[in-house]
Amino acid sequence: QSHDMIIRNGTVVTAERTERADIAVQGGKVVAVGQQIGQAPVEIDATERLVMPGGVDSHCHIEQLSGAGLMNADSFETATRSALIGGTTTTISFAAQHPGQKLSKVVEDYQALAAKGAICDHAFHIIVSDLSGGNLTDDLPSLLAQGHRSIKLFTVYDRVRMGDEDILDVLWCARCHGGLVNIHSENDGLIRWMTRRLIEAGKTGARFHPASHPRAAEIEALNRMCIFSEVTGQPVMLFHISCAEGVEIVRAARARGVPALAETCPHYLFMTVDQLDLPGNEAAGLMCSPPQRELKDQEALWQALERGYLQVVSSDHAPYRLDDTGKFAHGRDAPFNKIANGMPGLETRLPLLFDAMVSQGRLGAERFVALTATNPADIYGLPGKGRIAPGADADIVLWDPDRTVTFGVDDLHDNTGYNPYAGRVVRGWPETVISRGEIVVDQGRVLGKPGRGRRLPMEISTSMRPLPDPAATLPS
Ligand code: DUC
Ligand code: ZN
Ligand code: ZN
Ligand code: ZN
Repeated sequence: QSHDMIIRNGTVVTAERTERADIAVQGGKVVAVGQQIGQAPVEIDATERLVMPGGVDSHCHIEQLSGAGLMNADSFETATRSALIGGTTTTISFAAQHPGQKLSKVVEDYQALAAKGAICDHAFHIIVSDLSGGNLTDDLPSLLAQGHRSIKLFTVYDRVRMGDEDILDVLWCARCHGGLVNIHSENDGLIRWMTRRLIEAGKTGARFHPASHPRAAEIEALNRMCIFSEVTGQPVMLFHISCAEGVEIVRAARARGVPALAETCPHYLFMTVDQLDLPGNEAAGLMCSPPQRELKDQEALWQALERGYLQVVSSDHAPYRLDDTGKFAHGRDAPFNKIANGMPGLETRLPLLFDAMVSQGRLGAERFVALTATNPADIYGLPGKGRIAPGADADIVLWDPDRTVTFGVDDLHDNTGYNPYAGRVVRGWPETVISRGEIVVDQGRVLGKPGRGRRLPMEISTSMRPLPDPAATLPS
């Protein structure tokens, strides 16, 4: 039997198993996995390669206006180029509503940007900040029905912050129409109060940013969001858990039946807060929220990944250049609260995790695939992604498990201009990247063209299903 492409002699790793197998691709999809599956005009030799599903990065900021009104450094072209070189073939970024904007128009505009520039397939979370003017009653239900089934809310940041009552309204809307609510959970008042005290005391350098986002802020808001999930019976995805106490909140909530899902990010697994202990604003490039914590928190996060309390590791790619278009838009000496949060991560996420999980053996290759591809695809209702199985999209990465790479100061293919992991050595590298049966990266060269990426409608996933009897049901 003849197919379009066959990937031969590789070690195929999925979330379930590892086996020596060939993969046949036809019409952009996997049609067979096994032995003696026929011939094809394109044959790829995967001897001594680990053949894995392309990564799904379910939390990345691309061509997005931040809460503070600053445009980030990447276009869909530069971000997805960087993603693909790092082995990620699907992105879920944000369509960000700012107050006063009509939600359906916001989503349309972001979709147009992605349609023009994206090299890989993509979906959106809708950032909702203003429920007025029909946004809650009309736009949101109709967007959910169109397969924009993921919503992101903030409990912090002036322009996008939502109050408790609005958060409950959105959870109820997702419950009624089918969707998942993702939440950046930190206590706003506590952060503002700590920030004010630090600035008044003259502690304005970037190294004081972590102190302004104490773990108590995360603890309070995570608890509150778990309670809202419990009351509405509606699942929540708790974004970027950074600390041991956050892990414990998620564990305890899940143990009492709350449908809480949670993710963490590489900078919480691989960085600690003392790396920001630098003079002036030298640590600006490492600033993120929540901030990096301590070694004991890293350990708690790894245990939570092992035990399944956290289901996803995403990048939270939030690219700002170290110049007046980005981190220093308010000047080189701006106080930390005027410096944008975030760092690039689309390209480094999988190599960092492959090194830790596969090369160094922590949790192993199958869990690596689950946490970085299969779980996010399942949670966000993208059944064609995150797996290598007949019927799935042929998004496949050939990893060279022996290639060792030392990250450089400016070696990434996004538009950020720095690598927060400069100097770090990783073993294992994505050598060939295939998206829907097309070789889009070969040996570090991007062959895929901007605009080839498709927007992926989300189905209602098992993870989105509400509990049948919410405490918030009205008495009859
Ligand atoms: N924190 C956020 O809340 N958003 C983007 C990046 C970051 O660090
Ligand atoms: Zn966030
Ligand atoms: Zn984010
Ligand atoms: Zn090659």
